[in-house]
Order: sequence, then C-alpha cells, then structure tokens
Amino acid sequence: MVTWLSALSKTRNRVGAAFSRVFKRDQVLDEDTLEELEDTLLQADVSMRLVTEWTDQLRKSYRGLEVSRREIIRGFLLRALGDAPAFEWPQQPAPFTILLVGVNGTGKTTTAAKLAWRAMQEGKQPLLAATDTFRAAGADQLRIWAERVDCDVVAGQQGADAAAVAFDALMAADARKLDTVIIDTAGRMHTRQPLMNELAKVRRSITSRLKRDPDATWIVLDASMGQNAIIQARQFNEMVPLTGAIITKLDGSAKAGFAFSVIKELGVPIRFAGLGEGMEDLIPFDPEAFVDGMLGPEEP
Ligand SMILES: Nc1nc2c(ncn2[C@@H]2O[C@H](COP(=O)(O)OP(=O)(O)OP(=O)(O)O)[C@@H](O)[C@H]2O)c(=O)[nH]1
Ligand SMILES: [Mg+2]
Repeated sequence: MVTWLSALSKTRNRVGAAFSRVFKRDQVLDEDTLEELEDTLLQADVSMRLVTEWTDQLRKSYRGLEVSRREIIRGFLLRALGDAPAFEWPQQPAPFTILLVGVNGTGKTTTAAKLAWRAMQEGKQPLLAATDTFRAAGADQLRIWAERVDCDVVAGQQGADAAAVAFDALMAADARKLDTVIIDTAGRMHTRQPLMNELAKVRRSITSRLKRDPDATWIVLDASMGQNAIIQARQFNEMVPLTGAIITKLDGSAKAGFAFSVIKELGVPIRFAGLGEGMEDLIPFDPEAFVDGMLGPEEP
C-alpha cells in the first residue's frame, strides 16, 4: 500500500527546500526566503491568491522573529483544507448513489471499482453501473475490475443511452436489495456542450428514479492537471452540481498544491485520494497526512 509520504514525494521535492529554509529556527525569516517560498508554492500549483495570503501573514507576523515556523505554516495549510468531517458511508438513504464525473482519463472507472471495494470493506453491498457506452471497452474495463473486487455490475451496450443504463442500475439495486450504487460515466471534455448535456440527462434520470438528487456527485480530478482541473470542475459544476471531489494520481504529480483550490475556490470537500494503482490505494482524504506529506518529516 502506498503511503501519503511516498505519494507526495514529487510535490515535496519541488517545495521541500524552500520550506526547510523557512523552517530553520536559527535564521531570520528574510524577504528572499519568503519570495522563494512564494515561487515554489506556485510551482506546486497552489493558487496565487492562497500563496499571497499565506506569505503575507508570515510577513506581517513573523518576519525577523526566530520562532518555530513549521507549526505556523502547517496551521495555514490545514486551515486551508477546511474542516469538513471525513466521509463516512451512510446507512440512509438507500441505495446511497454516487455519480462519478470528469474529463477523459482522470481515473473514473478504476476509482469506481476501488470505491466499491472500500464500500465492501465497510460492510456495504454495492452495485457498479457502467454508463460509459461510448466505447465497448468502457464497460469491459469496469466489468474486469468488478470481477476483481467481486461486485455486481450493470452495464449498457455500446451506443446505449447512458441515462437509461443509470436508471436500470438503480432498479437492479432495488431488486437485489443492494445498498450502494456507484455510477461510472464516460470521460468528456468540459467544453463539449452536447456531452455535458448528456451528463445532465444522466443526473436527471437518477433523480427521477430516486425521487431525490444523487446522494453524491463527485468529480474525479487528475492531480497532474494542477490548476487546470479547477477550470474543468467549474464547468462540470454548472451542469451537475458537485458535492465532492476525488483527486487521483497524487503519486505521479508535483502539483498536489491544487488540492487547496478544490476546497477554497471550488468549495467542495475532497472525499478520497488516489495514491497509486492498487485496489487499496484509493483512500479517504486525510488533511493532516496530506499536509505532512507535503512538508516532509520534521527535522530534528
Ligand atoms: N498512479 C496512479 N494511477 C492511477 C490512479 N488512478 C487511476 N490511475 C490510472 O489512470 C489510468 C486511467 O484510469 P481510468 O479509470 O481508465 O480513467 P477514466 O477516467 O475512467 O478514463 P475515461 O473513461 O477514458 O475517461 C489507468 O491506467 C489507472 O490505473 C492513481 O491514483 N495513481
Ligand atoms: Mg472510464
């Protein structure tokens, strides 16, 4: 199993040197050090607004002081990740229905299967729904993963109406008394209006069957996209109101700093994070582990 510390090594390598210079207790916090910190945070895809906010606070309060700054910065970062309680698989309503959306290749299909596996670890009985009917391979890929996690799957034929497949899956969940439905959707560019309309239709179909909106609509964001992911997410949010995000491929990215923008600028909690390709590498988002992974272990 991949750890936060190893998954975040690329981001940490990028920002580590600047952080460690800021943290040195015996050195006065001078303007050069602060500017270097600013630059490296920007390189890690923390937004300009947040970087300026943090360094301004450091400048105002701590310049020239010989204080332990690690805890101060750790505090900024943790506060920026908000105080949303960790996700817990709810008992009600049933079937708890998760709609996964996002641009092409971000990790939706594998994430759907990994979520099903997680749900099963929590004693849930999930059903996977493959509504990626654009390509035959879309459904096949989910079927293979579903087999691996030993989870039922409802899949549409190639070319079938994605909204109808979602509807059928919810009916099947009722018939089989399954308590959780995880709906994979085809990847789509946020700029392609017909495809975005189709996604809105999938959501409407879920709403009409459940008589309520999907219980979770999570956008799957690829960490290597950095700030671009925020632009995509805003467009998705217009068509299908998002209630959370999943960040995948943190292990391959040096731009993990965009996670702060997901919470601060998009205003949705990060529910899970992908730290690797294994089944167990999709784990509940843990703000403290994330921040410590970014800062690295405390130096003696
Ligand atoms: N290293 C790493 N790879 C991941 C992670 N999550 C997904 N992947 C890989 O990303 C690739 C794409 O994943 P898919 O699940 O097929 O992505 P998708 O969003 O369903 O793609 P489309 O359906 O084409 O839009 C696969 O090779 C996954 O194994 C992760 O957290 N870390
Ligand atoms: Mg897919």
